Amino acid sequence: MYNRRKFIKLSAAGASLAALSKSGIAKTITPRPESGYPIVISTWDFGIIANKGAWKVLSTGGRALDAIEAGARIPEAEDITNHTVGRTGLPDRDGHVTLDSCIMDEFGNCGSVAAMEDIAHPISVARMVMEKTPHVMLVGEGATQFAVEQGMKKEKLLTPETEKIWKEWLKKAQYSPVMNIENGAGRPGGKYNHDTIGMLAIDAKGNISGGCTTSGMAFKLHGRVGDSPIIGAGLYVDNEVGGATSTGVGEEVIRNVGSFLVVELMRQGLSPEDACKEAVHRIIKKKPETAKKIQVGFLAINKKGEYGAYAIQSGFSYAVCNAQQQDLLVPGKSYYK
Ligand code: SD4
Repeated sequence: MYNRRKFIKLSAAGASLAALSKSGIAKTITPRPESGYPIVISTWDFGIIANKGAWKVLSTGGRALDAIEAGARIPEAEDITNHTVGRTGLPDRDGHVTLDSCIMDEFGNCGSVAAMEDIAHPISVARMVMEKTPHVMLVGEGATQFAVEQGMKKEKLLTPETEKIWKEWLKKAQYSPVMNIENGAGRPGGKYNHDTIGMLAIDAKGNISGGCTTSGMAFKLHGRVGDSPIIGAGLYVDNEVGGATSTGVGEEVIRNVGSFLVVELMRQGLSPEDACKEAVHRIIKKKPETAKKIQVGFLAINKKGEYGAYAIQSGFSYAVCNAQQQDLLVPGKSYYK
C-alpha cells in the first residue's frame, strides 16, 4: 500500500489559525467560510506540498494564477522523489523526458506546452506562452527554444535513477500503461504511478485559475502528448462556474474533452463531485473493457469553493488547502471499489 498516504485532518480551525499566527501568516488571512475561499485543491498526495506553495500566495491576498504557478513548481522541480512531473519524471521509451503542462486564468486566457524537453518548469513556460505570445500552445523543440529565449535554464532532466528505471523497462519493453493503481502493477517504477499534478485555486477576490503539469505516461512513444497540456481535456476554468482538472490515461480524457465536460455539467447545476462522476461514467460507458484496466480521475471546484472528485479506480486522492486546514488529503470516490 502507498505508505505516504496520510489522511490528516487538523481538528479545529482555531488550531490551524493559531499555528499560522506563529509564522505571521494569520495576520493577513481573513477566513471566509461562507464563501469557501481562498482555497487551492490538487491531485494526489503530492498535492499537499504543491498546495503549500500556492497557499503562500493565496493567504497573503495574491492572485489565483500566481498561486497555481508557485504551487505547481514544487512537484515539478523540488520534489525529487516523484517521477511523474517535471525534473526526475520518467522518460519516454527512447529515453527522453518530455513534459506537458497548461495553465488557465480567470479571464479565459490560457497557455500550454507539450512534449517539451530540457526545461524543468513547464508550468512557467505555459504561463509565458499565455502572456507573451499570441498563441496558446507550443510543442517540442519550439517550446524549449521559446523557454530558453525567455531566460529559462536548459538542463538534463533524466537522472541516474530514472535512467536506471528506464533501462530496466527496456529489457522487456512492454508498453502497458497501468496508471495510478495503488500497487503500481506491472512496471518498474510502478510505485511512482501517481502521475500529474492538476491544481485549481480561488483567490480572496473569488477569481479562479488552474494548472496541470506532468511528464505523462512513462515509456510512451516519443512525441506522444496526453491530456494534461490540452485545454478542455486536462484542465478547464470558467470564472463564472468553476474549474476542473484530470489525471490518468490522457487518451480517454481527450476523447471525452473531460475537464470542459465537468465544468459544463457544473454550469447545469451539478455539484463538483456529481459532475466528475458523470464525466467518469461517460468514459466507462464508451469503453467499458478499457475502463476496467485504467485509471482516470477528475477533480473540480465551483464558484462557491465547493469541491469534489471522482475516479474510475479506487486509490485516487486529492489535497485541499484553505484557511482552516493546509494539509488535508481526501480519498476520492470511485466507480470500482
Ligand atoms: C497523461 N494524464 O499524460 C497524464 C498522465 C497522468 O495520472 O495523469 N497520469 O496521460
